[in-house]
Amino acid sequence: MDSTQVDHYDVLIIGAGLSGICSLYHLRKRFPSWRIRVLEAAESVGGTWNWNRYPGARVDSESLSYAFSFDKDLINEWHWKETFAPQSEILRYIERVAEKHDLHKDIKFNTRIKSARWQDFNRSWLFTDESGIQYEAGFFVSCMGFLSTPSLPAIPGIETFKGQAFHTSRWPKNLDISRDFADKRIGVIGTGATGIQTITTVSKEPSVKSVTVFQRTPNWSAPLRNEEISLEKMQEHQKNYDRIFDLCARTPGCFMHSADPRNSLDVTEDERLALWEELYAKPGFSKWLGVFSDTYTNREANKLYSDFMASKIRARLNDPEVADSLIPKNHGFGTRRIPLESGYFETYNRSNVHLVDMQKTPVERITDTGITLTNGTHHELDVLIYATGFDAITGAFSSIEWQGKNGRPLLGSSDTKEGRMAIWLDHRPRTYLGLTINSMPNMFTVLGPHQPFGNAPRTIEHAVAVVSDLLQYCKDNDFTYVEPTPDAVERWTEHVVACSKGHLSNEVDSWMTGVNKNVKGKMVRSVARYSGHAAEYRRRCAECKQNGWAGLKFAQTPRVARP
Ligand code: NA7
Repeated sequence: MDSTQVDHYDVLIIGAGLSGICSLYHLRKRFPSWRIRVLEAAESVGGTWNWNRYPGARVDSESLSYAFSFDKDLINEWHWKETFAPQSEILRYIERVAEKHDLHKDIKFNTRIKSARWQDFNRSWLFTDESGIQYEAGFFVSCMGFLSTPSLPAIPGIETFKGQAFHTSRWPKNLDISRDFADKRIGVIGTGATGIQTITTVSKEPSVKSVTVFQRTPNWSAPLRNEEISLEKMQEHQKNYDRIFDLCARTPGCFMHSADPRNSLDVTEDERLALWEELYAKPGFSKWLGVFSDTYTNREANKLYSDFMASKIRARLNDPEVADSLIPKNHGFGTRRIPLESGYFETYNRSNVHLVDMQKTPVERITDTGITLTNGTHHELDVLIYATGFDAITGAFSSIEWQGKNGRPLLGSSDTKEGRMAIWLDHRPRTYLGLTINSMPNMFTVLGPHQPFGNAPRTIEHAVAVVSDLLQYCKDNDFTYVEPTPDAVERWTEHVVACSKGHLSNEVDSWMTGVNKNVKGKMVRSVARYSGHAAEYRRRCAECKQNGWAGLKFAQTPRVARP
């Protein structure tokens, strides 16, 4: 394409999930004269909720806390049918937001960005998509998601399997498990939040012949306790939305649950048990986040609570050996993200559900007909489901070839000369406020590394508000250039690392600590997530703005024509 034909936008947004939709809505409203465009790889809106169509997919945050607060009319008419909405209902909600605000007209679907290059001469980003079409933008907002790049297991022979095989986030759209899984032997690899939802739902399907679960690491999991919400009840809830959003704004992860201020070790055993039993009976993350405040910082406190949870799991299983395999030994309760379940453990009491404990018998390889273990056992399978998670947090960035200022790549490995030029060496993000990156001018991230992830819509709304304010500042002052100073990046990155200290979760391998053994360069832990309190994060963002956007450098030089 002739370079003069490149479409220029004031702002380009990549991704039309919750972050992209929220960004488009607010930026369009704030800057009506600007050309703003969203590029989205999928064929429709929804992001995570569009891609993840596996059976049993549902949200673990209360549905009531999962809507956008900016459209009060819509939340007051929206009837969430269940306390924890299934994927289809959340997707419908996101589609409704997009339709109601006519967002589709500014979104280009089926467009996956392949490369992004900073152009100093006219202070813009030049993007190229997979079909070679280019787009130029003065400012760019990354809304690519932190769990959006699926990761397949690095198991030898994976390409040889002849049956049906798919990753949970690439679930075939028209697959009907009662019809398509009838009389089939299903294998599932992975027992994270996704695997647990998938396994429970597929196992309950009466027509399925058998389900074999390949578990590398057991995960702590606790009852979701989902319920239907009647119309009358929903009308009651609608009066409380302000209170719900206010509550979320005060909790560490923006969920509707906060810790009991007491320490486990300062109360009697009876008092401990009373709180734990009360939380266990409640819906949602209460049993993860409503516990005594030392549960995730004090090893002894964590051990006591883990023992309580282990006894609950044992009581639900018929076979003590299976129970033993399902109870984690190497990490304490809540030190990884807790999957919530609805009958997961009872699943293993069924005669057609089998658990392969890979810590006892590792998988040797995938063959054309199934999976062979190191002890020679071969599991014949018709369908193989990879519930193996994501190249989290930095994964979406890895799939784009970046050239920041002076041609610097964003990601790279210290093993190579070129890699050592990278801004984020060895998958270790360095940011300022989790929103801006040194040597990547005019770029902002929503739900990017170093932000508190927690309850996504709540944290997204805040990040989008900060980015909008920052762009307003640029517009008001004719700034065509914004970039964090190296010093601000250094101090913020140190702060994020300091926040992670003392949390037991940072001593455990998981996507939250940047470990993914299927991805080259992600074998060791890093700090990619803000694990301080979300309110403290917001305070620091507000402080930056009050101090004239301290830590950011701006420039006014007018853009010049392309040479
Ligand atoms: P997770 O939580 O990263 O879980 C992935 C699972 O897949 C986990 O049990 C892994 O075991 C397992 N896995 C990954 N690779 C392999 C191989 N090679 N062999 C066997 N097992 C493997 O992803 P989810 O999709 O479940 O959830 C991600 C988040 O999405 C979740 O926390 C929610 O916030 C929503 P491992 O533990 O690594 O040994």
